Amino acid sequence: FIAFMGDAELDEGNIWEAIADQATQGLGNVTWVVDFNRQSLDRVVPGVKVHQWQVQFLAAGWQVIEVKYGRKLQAKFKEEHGEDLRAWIDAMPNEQYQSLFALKGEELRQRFLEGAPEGAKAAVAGVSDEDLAPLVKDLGGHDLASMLEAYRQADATTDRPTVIFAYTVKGWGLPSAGNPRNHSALMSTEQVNEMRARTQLTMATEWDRIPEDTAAGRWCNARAQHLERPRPDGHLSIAVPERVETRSPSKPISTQEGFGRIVTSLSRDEAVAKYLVTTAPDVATSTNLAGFINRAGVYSPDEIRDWNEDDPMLKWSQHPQGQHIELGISEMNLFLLLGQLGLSWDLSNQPLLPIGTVYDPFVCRGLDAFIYGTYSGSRFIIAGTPAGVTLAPEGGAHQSTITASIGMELPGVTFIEPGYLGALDWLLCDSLQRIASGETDSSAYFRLSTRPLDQAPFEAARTRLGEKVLRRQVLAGGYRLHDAFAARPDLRESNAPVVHLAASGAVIPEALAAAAELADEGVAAHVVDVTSLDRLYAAWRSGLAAGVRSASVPAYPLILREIFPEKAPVVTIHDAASHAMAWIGSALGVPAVPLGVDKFGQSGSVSELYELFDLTSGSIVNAALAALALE
Ligand SMILES: Cc1ncc(C[n+]2csc(CCOP(=O)(O)OP(=O)(O)O)c2C)c(N)n1
Ligand SMILES: [Mg+2]
Repeated sequence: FIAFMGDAELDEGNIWEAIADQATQGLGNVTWVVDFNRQSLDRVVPGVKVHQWQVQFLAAGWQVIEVKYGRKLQAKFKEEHGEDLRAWIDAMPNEQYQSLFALKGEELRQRFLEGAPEGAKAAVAGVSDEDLAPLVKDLGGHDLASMLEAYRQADATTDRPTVIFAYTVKGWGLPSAGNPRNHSALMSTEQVNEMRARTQLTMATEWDRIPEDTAAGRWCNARAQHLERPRPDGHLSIAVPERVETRSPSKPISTQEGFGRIVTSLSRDEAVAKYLVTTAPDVATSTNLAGFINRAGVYSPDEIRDWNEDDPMLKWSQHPQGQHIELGISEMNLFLLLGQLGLSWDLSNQPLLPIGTVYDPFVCRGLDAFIYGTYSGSRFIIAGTPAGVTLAPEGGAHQSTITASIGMELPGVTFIEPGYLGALDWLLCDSLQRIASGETDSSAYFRLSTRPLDQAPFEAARTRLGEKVLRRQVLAGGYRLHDAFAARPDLRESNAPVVHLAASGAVIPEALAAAAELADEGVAAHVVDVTSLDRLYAAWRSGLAAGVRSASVPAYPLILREIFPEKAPVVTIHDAASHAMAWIGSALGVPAVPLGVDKFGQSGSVSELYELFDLTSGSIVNAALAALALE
């Protein structure tokens, strides 16, 4: 695995997070080449940082190779006064060295030797004006023989990764070479023509492939054949079950705890288990992965003795067959790893079902790698938990409010936020099945909570709707959890005003309580459990988009018709920023009052915070009356 990178890119912290993690140590088949031109976008990088960087790589256990000077300079260094010349160039400030590239002849000699010791002056005294410029610019990164030697050394080292610092000139061979403003410099037509002539190309041939009957052409072909691999054959020959939990527990349970149970149960399914890989940035146990880890072990290239093997709660048994990869506290590394695990099928013919966990607020810390992973077509499951303000007693910093929008807006990722174990079970198994089927864009982001919910309302909905309809609707993004008319037929008979309460995740109990209070006030309030805002939105959007493209009446999705059959105002309730659900009013063409968490950082009990953000049943009742008044 070879990666090329710019030197200024080494300022990005995620590079150092990655190389510092134990999980990346000992990777003998990894080589990084740093294009060490000491220029970034804005400037010549002051005070070369190479020493600091090299020490950092060494400390992380890497082999560091420096390819600084080309063969011309190396030969010169061996001549009389050569060492003085080397010392002079080594000590020269970066900016001064780079400024030489624009100069020629006597001007170059003067600038190069400004303040130089006698030895360095003597070393180049016999070099003609014509030869001086190529000599001064002779850096190792442009010298093929020096680079090949470095690659050989990298290949020969198989117990650790290698980084090669290849000294180069930015814009090598162009008129703007080394110019501090060359990052976005364009060449004039004349300059392009001159370069064409110099490289023996014409406008007719400049995009030609390398002729196949040359040594270079044959080599390119051989490499292409070597790298080509058959496309994965469509789907895994495993069937992920529709669900793994047989019935809802009688005690209240949170989605986070339910998630842990489901993943553990999946590890008992022989067909599925061997493909499962979990990972977490030091939050595996606090996100309920312990049950899985106890069964599947922790990955380590070598077997490591477990000194706490008698602990009945957690067996941290580390060995080469372990299926959990533990990371340090770096959400960036979590998503980098998930991104790669989710491509292992495409890149290494190894299908996997990768599942990561992260504290939901810290999704934002790994967002860059999350986006890149999905951009490159990776498929994985991420559980963000706990989410929202339900961890409020622990303090304001562990709250996530904007993540629902992030999940909805990320292409290639389906955002899912169930409230009940039965729904989570179907949705998680279905998401794994989609990955196992090789479906594109099949990553899923589950936003989960630590708030235990009584499961009885879900079982009531199962009885009312039937298993088949309920599962279909849960997977499609929502179902009617509470039917006001089924519960209170008198409301239908009295032609009571109707309102929809659409809620997602942890706040569903407040919506149900509000519906009961509203019934007592003569208002029929139906409660919809929105299991995937993303799927509902996508269904609505795709109908609209088709209408826009064909200038015809947009199709209206079946799922919205099914779960909001009456045209009535809606209140949306979410332990997340209120805007994420606010579009539902537009979709239904009705007045809407969105409730949610639009401030950040308050600490308190859950009920205190729900009070503060108008998420209590009383506030929902008032919001419903306001929505009816807007009608
Ligand atoms: C994450 C990120 N931040 C900023 C930029 C804008 N940018 C593009 S190139 C560049 C400078 C890169 O310098 P270096 O890595 O040394 O590469 P060089 O151009 O010298 O080869 C910057 C800041 C970017 N592309 N990506
Ligand atoms: Mg650079």
